[in-house]
Order: sequence, then C-alpha cells, then structure tokens
Amino acid sequence: MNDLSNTPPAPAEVGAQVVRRKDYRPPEWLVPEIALDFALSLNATKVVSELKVARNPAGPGGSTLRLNGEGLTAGSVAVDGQPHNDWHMDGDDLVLDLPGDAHTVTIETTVDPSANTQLSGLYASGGMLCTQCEAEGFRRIAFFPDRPDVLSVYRVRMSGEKAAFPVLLSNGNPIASGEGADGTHWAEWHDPWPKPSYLFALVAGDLVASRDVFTTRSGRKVDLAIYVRAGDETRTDHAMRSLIASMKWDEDVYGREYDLDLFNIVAVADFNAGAMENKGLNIFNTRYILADPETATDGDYDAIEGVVAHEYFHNWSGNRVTCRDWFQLSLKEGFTVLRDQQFSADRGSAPVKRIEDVRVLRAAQFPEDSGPLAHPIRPDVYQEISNFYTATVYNKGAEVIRMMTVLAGTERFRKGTDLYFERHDGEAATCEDFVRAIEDGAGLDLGQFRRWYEQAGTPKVDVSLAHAGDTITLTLRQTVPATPGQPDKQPMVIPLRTALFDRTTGRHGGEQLLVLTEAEQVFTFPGHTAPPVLSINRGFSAPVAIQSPATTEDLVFLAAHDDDPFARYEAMQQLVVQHLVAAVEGRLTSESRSAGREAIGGAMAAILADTALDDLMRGELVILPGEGYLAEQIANVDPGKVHDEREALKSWLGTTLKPQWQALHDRCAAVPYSLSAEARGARKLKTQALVYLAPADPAEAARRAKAQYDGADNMTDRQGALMVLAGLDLPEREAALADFHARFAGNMLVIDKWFSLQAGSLHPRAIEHVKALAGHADFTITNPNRVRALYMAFAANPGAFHKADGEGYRLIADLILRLDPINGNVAARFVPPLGRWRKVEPKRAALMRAELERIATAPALSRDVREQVTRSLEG
Ligand code: B3K
Ligand code: ZN
Repeated sequence: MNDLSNTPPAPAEVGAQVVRRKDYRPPEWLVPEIALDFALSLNATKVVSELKVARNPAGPGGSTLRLNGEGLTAGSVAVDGQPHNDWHMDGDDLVLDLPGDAHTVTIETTVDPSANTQLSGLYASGGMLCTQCEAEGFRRIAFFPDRPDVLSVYRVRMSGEKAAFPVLLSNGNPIASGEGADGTHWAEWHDPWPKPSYLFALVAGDLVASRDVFTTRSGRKVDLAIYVRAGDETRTDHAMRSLIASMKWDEDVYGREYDLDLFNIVAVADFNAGAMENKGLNIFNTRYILADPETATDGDYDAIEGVVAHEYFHNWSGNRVTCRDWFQLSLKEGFTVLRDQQFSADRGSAPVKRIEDVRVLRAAQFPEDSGPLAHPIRPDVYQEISNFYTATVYNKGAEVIRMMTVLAGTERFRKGTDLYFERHDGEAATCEDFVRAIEDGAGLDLGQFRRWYEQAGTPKVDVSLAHAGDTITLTLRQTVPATPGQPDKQPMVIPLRTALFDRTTGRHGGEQLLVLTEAEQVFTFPGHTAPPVLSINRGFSAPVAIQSPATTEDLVFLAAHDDDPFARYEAMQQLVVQHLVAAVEGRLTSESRSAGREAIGGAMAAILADTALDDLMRGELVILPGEGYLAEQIANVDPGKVHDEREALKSWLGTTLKPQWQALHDRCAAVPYSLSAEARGARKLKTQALVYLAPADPAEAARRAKAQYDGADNMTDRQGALMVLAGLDLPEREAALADFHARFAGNMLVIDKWFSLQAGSLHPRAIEHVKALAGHADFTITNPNRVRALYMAFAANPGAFHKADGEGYRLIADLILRLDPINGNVAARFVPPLGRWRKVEPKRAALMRAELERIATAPALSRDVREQVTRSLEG
C-alpha cells in the first residue's frame, strides 16, 4: 500500500508555486486609502504610492506587511514620512515589519511602459499609456498587497506632456487639473468607492470622446464618454447605444443603478483580453467598440453589445461586490456572463441567443471539461491565475447560475440576487456567499446543488423510455466522468425541462421540470396510449450531455414539430451527429448511409420550406455541428475522417438541395441592408447557401460569392462571400483577397479578418498560407488581436491544424515558443489545442505530445505556459 506521506509531489508542482483555495487567510494589513502620483513618460514613468495601512482586526495577527511586486525596484521607502531602511525583498515582494496599528508607507518606483510587451500593468499602445491590472497586474506598477480582498479608496494624480497626453483619465471623478511647467499638465482623480487593486485604471493619450448622457431611475445624470483615436469616433454609436441600453436594463431587470456621475470607456488596439471593468473607466479592446456597417459584421455588432453590457454589469457583479480571492472568479464572471446573455436575449431573438450560447459552450467548454485542463467552476488550485479565465469559469459558471433560475423561477431568483447585493455590497465575497443568498432569498435548498461548484466534468445523462399499458417510464442515469485530481464523483442536481409529444397530433400535454438528483431515477407518466416522442433538456436547462435513445424518425419529428426552438435545433444537430459519428466510426453500410443522408436532407428541406420560421432561426437550424463537437463524441478520433465525412455530407446536401440553396441565395440577396432581424436573418442565410453550394458546385458558388462580394454594402455580406472564396482553389479567390486587403488597408480590425479568413479556410493549402502570412508586412507578434487572427483561427481549423504529418502542431508550438517571452498570457492560450492529444488517434496524439514535450524543455518558460504544458502532459 502507498504511504501517502511519502507520495512524491506531482510533477506539475515540483518547483512551482502552487496556490490552494483551502489555504486562504485574511490579510494581515488593510489599505483603506492609497494616493498614487504618476510622472508619465512612455519609457520611464515614475510612480509614488502612499499607502495608508491599518492592521486587519480579522487578520492572523502578525506585524509583517508584504507588498507584492513584479519586476519592480523600490527607489525609496518611507514610513510615516520618515525614510525607512528596515525592509527587504523576498523574491519580487517588498517586506517590512511595522510596529503600530496604522502607518503611512510611501514607496517610489519607476516603470518602463514601452518595454512592457506583456500588456499587464502600465503599458504603451500606439503612443498612449494604459493599464490592465486584473488579475495581478497592479503589482507591476506599485508595491501593494495585490489581492482582491484589500479594498482601498484611490486618489490618483498624474502629470505629463500635454502634447503627448492631452487626455488624462483614472477611476472615479476628476477633482482637479492644471498646467505645469514646460508644456506639461496634470490631473487628479478620486474614486469614492473602495476597490481592489485589480480595478485600478489609468489612461493617458491623444484621444477623442464620443459623448452622451444617461439619467438613472433616481435622477442621477451620468456623463458617458467613449474615448478613441481621432477618426474612430464615427464608429462608436453602436457601443454607446449598447451602454445606454445596458444601464437601463440593469435597473429594470436586476434593480441595479449606476453610482458615479460619469462613466468612461477607452478603446485600445493592444489588449490581451476583450475588455476590463475598471471602476468608472472601462478599458476595451477596440474590436469590442468600433463598428459601422462597412467594417463590422452582424456578429461583431452582437459581440460589441454583449461585451459592453458585460463590463457595465460588472459594476455591481464584480465591483460593488467583488471576489474574496481568485478561486471565486466565477462569482463575478459566471454571474456576469449570465446577465449579459439575458440582456442580449432580451435585445434580440432569445431562442437564437440561447442556441449561440450553447454552441459556444459545447465548442469551448466541453473540450475543456473532458481534457487535461478540466477544473471546477470554482477551482481548488492554480499556479498562474491568468490560466483560469476559462470557458469553464465563465460559460459553465453562467450555466450553473442559470440552473438556479430554472429551479427558482424568475421572481424568486430576483429575490435571491437582491439579497446577495444587499448583504455583500462593498465586500469581497465568495461563491458560497452567493449560493447562500440565493438559497435564503429564493427559498431554495441548494445543498446538493453545490457540487456544481466542486466537481469538474460534463455530466452524462443516459435516457431510456419504456411504454407499458398507458404508462411511460422514463429512466435517467447520470455519471460524472473522472477528471484530473477528481477520480470519483457524486451525483449532481440536474434540472431537465421535458415534454412528451404525441406523434399523431404533433403536440405535447405540457412541459414538466424533472429534477434528477440520484445516480439513477425513474419518472412515470400516465395517460399515454401510444409511445410518445421525448423532448428533454429543452432550452438546454442543464449543461449536460444527453445520451438519448431517439431514433432517426423521432429526431426528424422533433426537428419539424418541437415548440421549444432550442430543442428543435438540438434534434437537427443530433440527427447529423448520429449519422456522422456512425460514418466516422465506419458503422455505415451504403444503405444506411443513404438512409441517413435522406433523413437529414428531408429535414433540412422542410426547414428551408417552413414559412412559419424566421430567417435568423432558420439560419441556426441549417448549421451543421462543428468538427470539434463531433470529434468530442468519438474516442481516439481521426480528425481527418471527421473533416472528410462532414465535408462529404455538406457536399451531398449542396447537390441534393441545390435549387433550394440557389433560390434562397436569390431571395436573401434581394433584402436591403438594415439591422432588423429580418435583414440580419437574410444575410446569415445568404452566406449559408454559399457554404453548401461551394463543395457541390464550386464554379457556381464562386460566381455567386463574387457577385455578393462585389455588390456588398456591408461587412457581413462581404466577409461571408470572402470566406467562401478563401476556401476555393479558384482565381476569384486571389482577386477578392487582394481587393479586400487594398480596400481596408490601415484598418487593423478589418485586416485581422483578412488574416483569419485565410487561416480558417477550407483551402487545401491553408497551412502554407498561414506560414506565408506570418511573414506578411502586416503581421506583428506584439499585437494580440493580430496573433489570434492568424494563429487562433488556424488552431480552430481542424482540416489544417490536424494535418496528418503534424505540421500544424509544429506551427503552433513554434508560435508558443516565439510568443512566450513577449506575452506569456497570450502564448498560454495556444496550449489547449495541443493538450487534447489524448482524445486523438495514436499517430497524431504522439505528434501533439512531442510538441508539448519540446515546449516543456525550453529553458525559460513563463509561469503561464509552463503550467498549461505540464498539466497537458500529465492530466
Ligand atoms: N474581468 C476581465 C478579465 C480580464 C482578464 C485578465 N486575464 C474581463 C471580463 O471578464 O469582463
Ligand atoms: Zn467579466
């Protein structure tokens, strides 16, 4: 037997700083107030920080004040106004002993923003200065207890050259400003709301503002501004409209009102994430602000609306109530994703939004949950917290809270969130605090439900249905798969919205909520003289994988009749999944292949002909499941086969339904541009029609795509046409790509699309194109958007990434090694595609693993990449 005390540490933990949730201790010192003084310059910004520190009565009771730093040198240290020499560095941290209960600690440091390629802390972007502090970037600016449970009131002074930095912004309210000597000026800001250091922000640069005003329900007039580079202010209208709509929605739906007299947003071209919710001064990646019809697709418009809302909603779920420690990240992120999903559903088509959200979950989170990086929505251990800004914490986190809304109903859930905000306003809270508030406010028992916070892995629910007499017996069995560090799992609480359809009438007798709590549970339904068709997990009421016994006939029935739009979509997806998985696994005879195709073709023809459907929804129903999602269903999968079978089906559908696709393309092409649901639906279908025609009749598809491209008065049509052309080996391809590049030269966000379309294309030589594009004059390794545009699009392109000789894997590994010293945070995001090696057939698995091992042997990896690579090799 193993003697556990002698068990060697797992390799991932050797020499690595591991942080554990169970080791949380309250801080010894609090910092109720901080004053920061910045003498701004692009390559040497002097920072003087004055911390009023107070012993924490609830702390462990030592006298040591540990101030985190990263790459900082203290120029001078003073305590209570007197120079102080009795301090030392412990690694990157500055440590000093303080005798009393309250002191003022003043420290001077200097940072070089232009050398900060990590884009964490204070950095330069195109001549402006800006910050990104979540999660641990503040320690790259000033020595500070850089943990979210230390909340301070900030006073910020900054001074600098007026010509270089005409606009000087920070959190809260401007309180003073003036002119200095030699063409300098200064400004002072004060944020009355205590906040953790990760919400600190500063921006200095040559920016112009688009302005508007919002009056809150209690009459507070809030000045709104979106700061961008000169010339971009014509593309901020949609973001501003989205902001105003979110402020109103949060009042109406969650009773949350804004709490300062101004709300500023700044758009920055170099940004690691999508955006950041700094108090009163959100900083955004330009891609989630700038839009006009010529340069932004309908998808971009939706993303902007969603992200603007998400960051705004953080003002309550994140800022007013923040996280006690980073293990609680889903407290703010899961909840805020749910809130932005609900907002977007209210603004547009709720069913389509639900389908999109589930598609993202399945494409991004399910693979995480079944791979080496699986973790619960509230992780237990990390080395680098940046690696835990994941689809699990965000999107599964949102699904978990959404289940609470299903269990409680809207009104009771709102009572729970009201209680949460009331109880914890101004605090750094935990996921447990949230669950308890929902329990108390909504009157729910979430005892067993808490396992969703503890256990990783996507639960599987096996369904069987029996019919005897007039009674239906539904047996549900759940299993939660083993994940790294969690070999044994307990049953979850799984709410399943369910309906039983009468085959002859096409109707059901009312939906029921079945709550599965045991490993196996039986539900009976009297009054059914004939076997019904089961519709289960309607609306995707639980983030689980259903293994259903549905026959092809059942799925065709549901695809045509289900009155739950998500379930209808799901039936269509399932119909295709069953067929393609069988095809890839070599289980189809020529007869069953034809029968399967005919069933899918028939269902799709019915959808195309269904006049009761709106085009936005029709556009969802005709999308084939993605290769990644299909691959997830197959052990030791050959991604090449998945690709080929999916393309073959697409080609067959393109050929069989060719007149319908042509008619659809003609009909939709006649709809003029507007942002109405009808016009957006037409644009979505227009490109879908081309997608099916392309493999069936490339010349015809190219002719139509060229016409769509040439006649486009908006980016949705233009990008859709170019996407189809980029996948074809025909002369129209080169001409359109060249035109696109010339037409949008200098527009960084549109040139990103030009890179992405080629890297993500179906073209047989996509990998060669990516290699050539890496040497293009417009490619730059230091801009995260550009790197993602080229390489993330490639890594998400299975036909190219999984090339059998491993060239795609090598390309991504080379990128990781090249990018890591420049920006470890972004580099680490490219590890998961290689980390899925265990799911893939042995030859490719060995090649993927070899690339991970090559990365692991590199001498000086960032903590970000090292953690991801080590976990991927072990997990
Ligand atoms: N809270 C930020 C995340 C920043 C990412 C740091 N690595 C954006 C958001 O989720 O709203
Ligand atoms: Zn967020």
